[in-house]
Amino acid sequence: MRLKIYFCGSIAGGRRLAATYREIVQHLEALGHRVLTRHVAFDDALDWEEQLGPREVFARDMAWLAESNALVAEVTVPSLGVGYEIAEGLSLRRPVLCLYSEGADVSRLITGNTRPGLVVHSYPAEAQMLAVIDAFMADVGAGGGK
Ligand code: 6IA
Repeated sequence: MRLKIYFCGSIAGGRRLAATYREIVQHLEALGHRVLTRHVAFDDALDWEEQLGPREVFARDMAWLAESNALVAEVTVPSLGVGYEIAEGLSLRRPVLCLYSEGADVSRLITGNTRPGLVVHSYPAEAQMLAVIDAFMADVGAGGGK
């Protein structure tokens, strides 16, 4: 089933892992899903985004969040916006996957979070990261996407 995925990755929090975000988005698209927020991974798209004001970015992102079937968040680089999106996604009862590179000092509000629908996983290398995404997407698909 083709699903709408809201991908979250750090923007103001720092672009150090932009290549990893691209890997995730391209993988989700290769699985046949639609990534509503692919601009988070592609810097050239962010240049275009600069034409939008903060209120427009917020309104559009919240509309996409509501439209999405599930969230995939790369949380290795701490980001206020990503934390906000995760909380909002859980409130809307969307399944949320939080991924981070093994050894990263991720907020305990994520690693210790027991809210239903949240899956938190570290990965030692990119190959394992993609396998975690595959397992999560298989679960989301089996649950009908919401
Ligand atoms: O606090 P952060 O900026 O790191 O939050 C990143 C998250 O918030 C991402 O997952 C995005 O979904 C969302 N977000 C934050 N800023 C933008 C944005 N800025 N455009 C779209 N989504 C955003 C416009 C471009 C900027 C370079 C001026």
